[in-house]
Amino acid sequence: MQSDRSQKRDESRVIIHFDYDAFYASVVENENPALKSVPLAIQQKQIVVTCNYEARRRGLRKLQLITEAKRVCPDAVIVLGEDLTRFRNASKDLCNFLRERIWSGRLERLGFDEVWLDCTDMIEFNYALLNRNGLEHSFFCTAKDDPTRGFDYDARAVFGPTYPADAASEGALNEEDRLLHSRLLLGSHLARYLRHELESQQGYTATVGIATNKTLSKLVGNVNKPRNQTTLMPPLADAHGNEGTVHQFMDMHDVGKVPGIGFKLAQKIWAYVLGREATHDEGLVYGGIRENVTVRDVRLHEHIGPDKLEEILGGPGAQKGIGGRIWGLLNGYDDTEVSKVKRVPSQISQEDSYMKYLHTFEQVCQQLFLLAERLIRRMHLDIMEDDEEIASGGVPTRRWLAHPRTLRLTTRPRPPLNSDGTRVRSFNRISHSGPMPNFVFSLTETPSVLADRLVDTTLVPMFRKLHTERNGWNLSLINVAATNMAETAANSKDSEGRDIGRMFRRQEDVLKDFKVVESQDTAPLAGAETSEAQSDQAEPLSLSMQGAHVLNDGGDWLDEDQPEAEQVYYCGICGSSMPNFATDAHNRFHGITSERPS
Ligand code: TTP
Ligand code: MG
Repeated sequence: MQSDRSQKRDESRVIIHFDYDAFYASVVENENPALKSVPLAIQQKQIVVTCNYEARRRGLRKLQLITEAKRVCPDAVIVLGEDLTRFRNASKDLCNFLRERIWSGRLERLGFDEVWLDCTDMIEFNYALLNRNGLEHSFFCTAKDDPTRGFDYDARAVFGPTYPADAASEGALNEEDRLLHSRLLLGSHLARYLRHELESQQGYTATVGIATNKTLSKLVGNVNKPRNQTTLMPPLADAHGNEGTVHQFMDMHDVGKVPGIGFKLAQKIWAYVLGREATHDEGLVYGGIRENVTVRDVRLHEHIGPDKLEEILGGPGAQKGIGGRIWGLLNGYDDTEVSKVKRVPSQISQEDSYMKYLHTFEQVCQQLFLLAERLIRRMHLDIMEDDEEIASGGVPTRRWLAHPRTLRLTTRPRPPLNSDGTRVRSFNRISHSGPMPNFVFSLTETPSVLADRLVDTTLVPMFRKLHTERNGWNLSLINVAATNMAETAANSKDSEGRDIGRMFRRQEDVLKDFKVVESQDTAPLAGAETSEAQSDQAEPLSLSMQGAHVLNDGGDWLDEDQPEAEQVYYCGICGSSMPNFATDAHNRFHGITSERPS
């Protein structure tokens, strides 16, 4: 077996991971506190996407069918949670709340309800303040510029549970691990303080992990759940060089549960370790683990190591160095930074999954309309703000923080049935991108009118390029995304001060072959007035939050099992197709992303 000791684990950081408890249910409870004491389930389509802990005590589970939930607990209150606005807003508020309480600005969101905080600087500062002769009366300073702000704590012991539960005392550790012990101890007290603030001031409880990197902090929190915290303690190795607590901890996890190892990668690892094709469920699976292969099984498997993993997981379209990266994760290495919060998401997308065929053109148009309208509404929420200058009538005006320059349409066609009636499970998406038409940024028209026009002028032509068949499309998913975000000139210091007007004029020039001609023909589309898809035709499923999905910084779910590299991209300018990883370079070739004000 190749040793991971050649690589030094970075133990210099203290990362705190928050996972809000029963998040959607908590948002609803905070709106209506009377619901806190009753079993509460949040419904999307026919599924309980989450439920509060009172409901869990009464036998309800996440991802249970509504019919089953009603049977198990007939008096559960069921609240519809398909409109994500309230959850998105709560998530943003909590994010801002926590960000104001840390110093580094490094706060990264995963989905709506998980956040990492890089607290290294606060810990270092407070470590330096420790008085070794009076640890029990320590003071943790929470404001750099005000030494009186903070909280008292007892720095002799870690706060809350640890992993392992009987973690070694400081005295039993070597010098390096002693320092690590102290830093994590301080991290545990800071976590307690932040949890307390979050609960007393915002009404949210969380499950929290404290460790030296993102992967470990996310995983260790789960050891004590809900409304609790766990700190992953040293030693990294014992005095005899035996493996320490990180290996012990990582080893017990199913390999598919390690963040960063999605279903596709896990499948390949399972197949190698088991020496046979991994079994997987046909149809729709909610991110469950289908094979029982632990990190330990993989790590101690004969011949395994970064090179072997590269061989197993690499290949065309795979990320370069994937073997080393996955090997690192299995060994508890993760040097990825907690990124700084961006004001503007890198992309905004809306998608739905479909169980049944989309047969007719009207059905496709209807779905495109629903997604386009949702997309435009999201753009209004996420990349617009109130203008500081109040217009003459005293009414605040709104302005765009950024303009997405590209519109992308993605579909996932289902492969045809095999002769025995089974179907190969496919993750392959195909996309087509083109410039976002300017009319979308209009503030005088309603999202519904704009969506209508977007479907006619842009989305339908894109769809036609992806699917030449006249009808009977068998699609399991459609996604509409606004990407290639360009911050507006007056935006943050970080923005590059672009002149949007000039940029769009130049873009039009560059993309003239794909120019969008604004159509006068805005005949109403089938279903354009309804906000929900008709379930007897194409039934959108709420699968957007499967365990196998991750969110990007804008709060969009990305399919982790669908590495960008495996998606096909069709260029709207020259018509060539390429793997998605090549699109940046290709766009630069056309002068799209390299564009800078002259
Ligand atoms: P989770 O963190 O998985 O669940 P949770 O926060 O509700 O509960 P826990 O205390 O176990 O952490 O997901 C976060 C939110 O995402 C959840 O409140 C509802 C939503 N969600 C979906 O919409 N679809 C899904 O499939 C899942 C799992 C969650
Ligand atoms: Mg949660």
